Amino acid sequence: MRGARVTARVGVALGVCFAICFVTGLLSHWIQHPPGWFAWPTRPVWLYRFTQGLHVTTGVAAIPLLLVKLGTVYPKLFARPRIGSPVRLIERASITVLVVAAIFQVFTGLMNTAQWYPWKFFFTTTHYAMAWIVIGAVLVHIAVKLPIIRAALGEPVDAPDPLPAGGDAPDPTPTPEHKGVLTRRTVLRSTWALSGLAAVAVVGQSLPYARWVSFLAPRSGDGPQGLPVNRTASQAGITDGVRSADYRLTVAAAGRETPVTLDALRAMPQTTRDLPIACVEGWSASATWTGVRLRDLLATVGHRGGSDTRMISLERGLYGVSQLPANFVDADDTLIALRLNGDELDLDHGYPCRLIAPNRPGVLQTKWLTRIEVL
Ligand SMILES: Nc1nc2c(c(=O)[nH]1)N[C@H]1C(S)=C(S)[C@@H](COP(=O)(O)O)O[C@H]1N2
Ligand SMILES: [Mo]
Repeated sequence: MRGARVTARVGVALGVCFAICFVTGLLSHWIQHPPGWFAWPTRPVWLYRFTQGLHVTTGVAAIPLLLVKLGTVYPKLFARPRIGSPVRLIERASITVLVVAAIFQVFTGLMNTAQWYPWKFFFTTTHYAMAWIVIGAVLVHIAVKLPIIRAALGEPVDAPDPLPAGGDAPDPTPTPEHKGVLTRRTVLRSTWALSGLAAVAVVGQSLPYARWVSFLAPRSGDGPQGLPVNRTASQAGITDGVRSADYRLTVAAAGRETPVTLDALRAMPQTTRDLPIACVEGWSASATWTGVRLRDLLATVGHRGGSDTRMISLERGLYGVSQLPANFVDADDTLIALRLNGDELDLDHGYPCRLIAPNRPGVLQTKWLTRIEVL
């Protein structure tokens, strides 16, 4: 069971999962911290929902693959000599890094989907840094093991092991000890089944039709107005005080500050759009949003478009600010939402108003807006 034939096949599947996770994770990182050369489109509106759903689902599917792969090689991890030649030392060090980083990455990722943070470090920064370590260690590992991988993949899964030179011809009938023994093929099939089960357990968070089978999807429909909530108003320190008649949305553009009342927002032309909230943690849900097009709001104070804007919440802190690139500011679908699924926005969903832009991570859909700055 512990031969290269099982390990290499599980390794290929694991490598595919890690590659998908790495690419989709990089995309998500770039959208949130865009380098100068990076541009992300506003359409299709569901693209981020898809890439991030894929990120979390393949990450979870990788967990059984990783455990089986470690199970098939673990005696080697403790083989002697522990140190040996310099080459062996380097190889073992790189495998240690790979194993530790991969385990860390998939399990902290899983815990993040459940918003369970029994640690002190900031998750996203660590997850991003660790992704480079994992992918680097994977590439080194593949390069070192390539001859073994190629040989193992070339051999049929359940054929007898090749004979050592000068050995006897293989016995065509299995010896009695082999009958009823777990075959490699069974190990592989069980591994695929476990990995598939893990994927099914979470995929419904991002795939509405699969919601009913996803027994592990942490948030998939609960929350006011039929939409999950990541952080409630009370968790963010937002109280009923925001319902005060003193509320203004301040628009800072063209060198002026314009306070806009809620009634004035309601009196402007309203646009309705079906747009998803797609949380970086993997869940996503579509909803019907109604409000003022950001572009139209900025036009009322004399702004002509083509600039990034900063969206500022009544909530102070990390999630209280987001930056919207110009192509999103000017998009047809980008709303300052006042209503959700036909009713006034619930306090937990960002009353008095919140940003809803297409094809964006949920974390950038700032709730409880108080100020919009054209940059
Ligand atoms: N001000 C503020 N806006 C916020 C958040 C927050 O914590 N504070 N959470 C964000 C995250 S992580 C997500 S996924 C979405 C979720 O929106 P919902 O709670 O209305 O579903 O809101 C975003 N907007
Ligand atoms: Mo989120």
